[in-house]
Amino acid sequence: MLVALDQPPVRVRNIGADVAVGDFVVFGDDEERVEHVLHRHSAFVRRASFEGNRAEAHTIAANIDVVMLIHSLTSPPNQRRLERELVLAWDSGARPVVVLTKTDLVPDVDATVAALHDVAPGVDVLTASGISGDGVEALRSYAAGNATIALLGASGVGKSTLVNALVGHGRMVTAEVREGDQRGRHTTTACELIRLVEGGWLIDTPGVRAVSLWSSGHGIERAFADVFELMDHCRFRDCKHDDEPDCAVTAAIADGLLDVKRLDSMKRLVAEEAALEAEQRAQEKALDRRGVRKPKPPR
Ligand SMILES: Nc1nc2c(ncn2[C@@H]2O[C@H](COP(=O)(O)OP(=O)(O)OP(=O)(O)O)[C@@H](O)[C@H]2O)c(=O)[nH]1
Ligand SMILES: [Mg+2]
Ligand SMILES: [Zn+2]
Repeated sequence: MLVALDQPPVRVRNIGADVAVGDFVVFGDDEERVEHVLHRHSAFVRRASFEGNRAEAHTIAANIDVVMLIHSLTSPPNQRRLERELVLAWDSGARPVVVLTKTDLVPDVDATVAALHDVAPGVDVLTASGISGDGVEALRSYAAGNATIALLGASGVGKSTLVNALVGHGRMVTAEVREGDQRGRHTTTACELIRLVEGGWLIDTPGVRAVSLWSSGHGIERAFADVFELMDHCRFRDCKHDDEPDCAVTAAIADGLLDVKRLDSMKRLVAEEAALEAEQRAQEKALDRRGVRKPKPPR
């Protein structure tokens, strides 16, 4: 989906791992070789499924303005997964939004929405149904100003159904979730870039089971802004929030203001990020030794 739809199709020869849905590319004179991939203003990148021991990046979508993290209301949204997705979303440079789908199947959504506000501080939590159309107009407003929206989430949560509702006709193939575990069947197998007639773009993505961290920006700080705010009030700057005196974080947990699971989750993500950074450094060093890595251009 690299070619604008109003141009004749071009068969592109060298799409490598470096090009993702949403990228802007420049063709060579033969019009079939990708000469450049333009600088991305944002990119949602996760760690690819483990290939041996090597750390590899998987760019799910590039040049996105809004990342919609989709969860279905038919089972309690996995808060730990959402925290992880929020870290990646903030790291991507796009704005995250949480969307809870299938409102037509559940009697009351308020409690779930309220619970997720604590997990997604400062992030809009919306509800919608791609079947009844409930909440779809509110989602469409995020495409204002020709914005690009990427829909992300596990298989079967209703991403393609929402895309169809937003586009207004059955463009994306959807499929019944399996009875029993309500899991999806990975109906969407490739990313799709869709132009909205009223302006803006949608990127439908295949469901991903695992979201592992790749980059280490300010994602954790943004996703756990509430915990970081508390941490500023601990007596010790290097407080580990275990049993230190005057720890604002453990005090908030004792007062029922912070879920201890959320603190544990944050600590796990911090550790994962540190391990990833060490791994990436080791990999770079190994490449340097073998002379594989391109030399840095002279200043
Ligand atoms: N009742 C109801 N069913 C929905 C809704 N959204 C999706 N579904 C159903 O859930 C199933 C899965 O929806 P899809 O849109 O294919 O899910 P997906 O997230 O695109 O899944 P993958 O492409 O596998 O990642 C289909 O049977 C849809 O009809 C909704 O809002 N209400
Ligand atoms: Mg789909
Ligand atoms: Zn503390």
